[in-house]
Amino acid sequence: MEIFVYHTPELTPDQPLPDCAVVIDVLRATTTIATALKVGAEAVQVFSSLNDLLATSAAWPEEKRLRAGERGGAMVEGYDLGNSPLDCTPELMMGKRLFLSTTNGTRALQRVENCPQLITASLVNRGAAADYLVKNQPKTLWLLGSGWEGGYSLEDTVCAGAIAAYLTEKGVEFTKGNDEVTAALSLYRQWQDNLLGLFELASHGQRLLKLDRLDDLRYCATEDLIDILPKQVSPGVL
Ligand code: 3SL
Repeated sequence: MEIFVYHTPELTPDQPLPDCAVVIDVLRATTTIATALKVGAEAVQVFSSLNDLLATSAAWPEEKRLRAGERGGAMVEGYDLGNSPLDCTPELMMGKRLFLSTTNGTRALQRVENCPQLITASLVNRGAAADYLVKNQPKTLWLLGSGWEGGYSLEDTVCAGAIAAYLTEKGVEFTKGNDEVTAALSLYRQWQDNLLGLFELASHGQRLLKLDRLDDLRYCATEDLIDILPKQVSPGVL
């Protein structure tokens, strides 16, 4: 297996696509996606554009859909919910399709939606995502962070490092396709015992703290909490 880490959708090459891409947006889109599926959402359908989300979800029965929109960390007015994984309760989600648009995570997903295998990972489902890689051993693997509006984010890189560390623990041999893999592993090894502390340092962590979202940070910093593997079944649908 040859692994490449890309920090943002903008830094991700167009071609050639890898056998498998793992999209990471720890704060908070891919944590929310895993959690929604865990509590019984029928599927999560992602959109980078709010207008496209509204148009597609309008064709869905109202009682079977939820519209989640986030921009700048806050809920978009008129939507059912924002992007907090803590809002994903079984009562709300069971049997419904979550139509989701976020600032960066859904854009990252669209960037690699043509990959033959596309899964999402966050710290809460890191083990499930990494077990899929152990089992399937893709020849080329991209770990793709979502970043923030084109910039680097610590939380996505530490999750890429957590996945690479897990593969090492399981005895999977891989080559490092770029230096970012080494950097991600080092970041994870430095912070693995204090992931919340790292999130408090991170610029998006600080943005969410200003919005009073410490509980979200705590949840998103918890490793291997849920055994769910979000996998793309058709473009944009997990
Ligand atoms: O950028 C994103 O896609 C979001 O996950 C950002 S937020 O955590 O919902 O603010």
